[in-house]
Amino acid sequence: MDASFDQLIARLRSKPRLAVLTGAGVSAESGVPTFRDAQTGLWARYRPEELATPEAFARNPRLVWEWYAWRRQLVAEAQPNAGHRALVSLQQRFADLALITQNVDGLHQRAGAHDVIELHGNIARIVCSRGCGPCSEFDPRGAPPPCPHCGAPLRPDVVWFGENLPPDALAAAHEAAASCDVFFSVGTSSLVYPAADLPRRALSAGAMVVEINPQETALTPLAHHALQACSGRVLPALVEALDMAAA
Ligand code: BV8
Ligand code: ZN
Repeated sequence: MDASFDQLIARLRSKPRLAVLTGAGVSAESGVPTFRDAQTGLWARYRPEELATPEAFARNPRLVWEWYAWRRQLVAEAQPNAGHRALVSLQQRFADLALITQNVDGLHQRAGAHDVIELHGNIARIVCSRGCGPCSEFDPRGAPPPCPHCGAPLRPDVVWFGENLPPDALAAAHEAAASCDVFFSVGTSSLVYPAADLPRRALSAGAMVVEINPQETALTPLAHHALQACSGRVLPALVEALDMAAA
């Protein structure tokens, strides 16, 4: 790794307060397609932004329901990768580490992470579209089944484009961005708001901002350190370097 990596390790040795925002890129190495990857097969002709909206669900509930059934199956078959596991190691090494994710796949939790702030919900949870609450028994095929309480269609417990984020999750993420010393943006194109605002908030609060992404993004020019490599490689390398420096 380069001088930028060494400077980052030196900064992390004093155990600063950390905030980590993850995006779909962190799950890419688990075989879960990112949001802007070309979709495969049946879904190749749709853009996620066209399907992940209340309007799409109202217009064609069966299509949206089956898209999520397909993605739930993909996620169920996926395993957390070395990047997810390294973030668990960092949670064990840093008393003050806020793990914030845009991902809806639950892979951070399956890797053993705790207190994960899910900004966009979780695809495994199904809820009543009229707000009655969660529903655990449902048929993933065909049209969305009716809520057992009110008959409204069930829906995935995710935040669609045009919908507000869960207020508590967003408030916790804002608090972490405002109070951290080092903010990591990992595996995200930094395009979707308000999540993409978080590293910018951290920057204006005086934090060091570190981006981990093999591609450049809108955040790259603003980051103090841009580690342009895969999270499944960089995050374990960070943990290893910290352990060696502490030895
Ligand atoms: C909101 C859940 C207030 C669903 C998701 C017009 C009307 C309404 C709203 C808007 C509008 N114009 C703009 C907006 C705001 C909108 C928005 O930001 N749009 C964008 C597209 C411009 N935001 C919203 O609507 C949000 N709500 O603002 O409410 C409001 C209300 C009404 C009206 C106005 C405002 C809600 C946003 C949440 C949407 N839901 N997910 C589902 O999953 O089905 S967002 C979705 O995108 C996923 O959660 C995903 O995580 C997220 C962000 O994408 P990324 O994670 O960054 O993934 P992406 O594929 O883009 O990038 C992957 C990156 O990984 C790449 O950079 C790649 O290089 C990198 N990578 C690849 N491999 C690796 C890697 N990195 C590291 N290692 C690797 N191995
Ligand atoms: Zn209901």
